[in-house]
Amino acid sequence: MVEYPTLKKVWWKEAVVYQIYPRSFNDSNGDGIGDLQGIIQKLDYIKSLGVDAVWLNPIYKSPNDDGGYDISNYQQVQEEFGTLSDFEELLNGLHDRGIRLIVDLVVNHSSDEHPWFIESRRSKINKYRDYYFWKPAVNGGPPNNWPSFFGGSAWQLDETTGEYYLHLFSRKQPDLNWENPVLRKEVNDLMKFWLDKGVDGLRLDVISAISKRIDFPPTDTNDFNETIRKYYSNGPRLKEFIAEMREKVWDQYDVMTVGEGPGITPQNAMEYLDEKKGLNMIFHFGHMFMDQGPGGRFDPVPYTLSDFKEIFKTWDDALKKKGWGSIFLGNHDFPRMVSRWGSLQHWEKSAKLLATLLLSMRGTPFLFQGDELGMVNLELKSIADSKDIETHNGWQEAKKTGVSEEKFLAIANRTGRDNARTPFQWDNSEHAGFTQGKPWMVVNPKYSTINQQRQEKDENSVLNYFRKMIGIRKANLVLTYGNYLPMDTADEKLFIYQRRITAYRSEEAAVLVLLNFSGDRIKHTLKGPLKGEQRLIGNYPLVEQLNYLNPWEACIYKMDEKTEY
Ligand code: ISL
Ligand code: CA
Repeated sequence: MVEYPTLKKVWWKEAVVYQIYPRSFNDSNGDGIGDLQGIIQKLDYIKSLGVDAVWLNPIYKSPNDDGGYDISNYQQVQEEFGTLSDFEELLNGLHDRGIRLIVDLVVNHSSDEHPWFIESRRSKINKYRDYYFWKPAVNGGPPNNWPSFFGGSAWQLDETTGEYYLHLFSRKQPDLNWENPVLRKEVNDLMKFWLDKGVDGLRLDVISAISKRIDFPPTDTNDFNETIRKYYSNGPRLKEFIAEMREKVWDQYDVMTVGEGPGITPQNAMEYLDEKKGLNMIFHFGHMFMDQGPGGRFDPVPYTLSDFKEIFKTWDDALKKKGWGSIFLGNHDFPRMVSRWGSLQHWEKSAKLLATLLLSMRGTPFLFQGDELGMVNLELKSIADSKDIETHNGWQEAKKTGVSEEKFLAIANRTGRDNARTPFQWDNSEHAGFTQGKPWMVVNPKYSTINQQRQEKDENSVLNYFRKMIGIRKANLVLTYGNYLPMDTADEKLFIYQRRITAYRSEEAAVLVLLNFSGDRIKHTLKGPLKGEQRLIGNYPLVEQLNYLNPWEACIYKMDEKTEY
């Protein structure tokens, strides 16, 4: 067994991170919007999960055009969420419980209501003009054919100066110009503002796009994800910009950094992860985009479990010698994991299977709020109920091509971001116990059966399985540091792998993870697990000899590390 000397032990590799979408977690004052005091009320619940860190989606001042990813003041808290002192109280409350806090840094773009942009659009000679990308019209139209993430052109004409500005996301999210050193200095300062308060980590939103092709060549492909890879992300100065933040800011603090962004591939991931000059880890989107056709999210295409397994292998290969990855099966940008990768017919078993997968892979696991209950997708009855700009704009685009609302809804209900953003289901009282008022978005009607209170009482609940699985990950370091060894299976619906460490800092260990991604009972061809090998966890009762896997069965066995299956 090869050992990789780069597998240095650090907290953020061993951590399990819990992601909180504040608007939908818990409302403390009855205005229907989740808030910081609401999170504070639930600190003991968060602690009870056994997680080590919380990642908080943006809480800054924002006109909320894109769920707070459009920031108009980076040093203030969104009024609906509370105040800076609530933030400090939350931070202290987490720290008191031994939990770290990761905040979301959104600096590829700001809001158009940020003072920088308000100034920038005033005149061509304004001192903030170069904080953004401005271009004159070409042949009476936008400077090039770049499409935005949220539909339509990525350029918006601004009447005041008659020039276009770039916005890869919504019109209210103008892209910041990182070529400008003054802007980079501003970003460093706002990072310090939060780090000085004692936050422990930064999740860097669309960091892949801070250096883009500023010669702005037209895209030559209709495939949106390819356009991202070729023109929007991985630009020529990306490494330099990251290295500069690291040297000037991150290295001055004890901070963990995780980069987010479409366009990060197994081939270029190491560009982001240099041990001395890079980020600590990245999110990879391979499995998240595998069902997207050329038109992106609302253009789904079929995929197989083999494709899914292949992506995990490719990514593990890319990062096993150097660098570090993260594992997630859902977040605020994607449908619910159990609706997407599991089975509603086998809801409980498949939710537990996904918990087993999420917490037994190599890479830091990120658990999205509500997934620990097996929360499922929402069925929107009309586009008007959607709270997501992506869905609304996607519908406007689709309508132009003659698609009916019914057909578009059927897709959005499967792939859209609203699915993940419904209020947390605390109990079976009105509005799922999320608020005393009128919730900002529809509560998933499934709350009467899927809720925290009910699962708390049931020792076999999805929630308690998550807790157990988190405990197992913490107790068996092989699940963090061990090599990932996928095994060939006769049936493609089985996903079986080992995690192994040999003679690594005096730890030797191996585990075998068996997952059946189907509603069929399937015989497997392994000679193990062997009699006497200890089962660490499973979502079915233990049987003496495991020759087959039940529908959506998941289990982990501790192996004798000498055994080769
Ligand atoms: O969801 C995606 C694909 O349809 C991603 O490409 C996603 O848009 C991308 O990863 C960036 O997401 C982040 O920045 C966006 C924001 O809307 C997302 O919520 C955020 O996670 C713009 O700030
Ligand atoms: Ca509130």
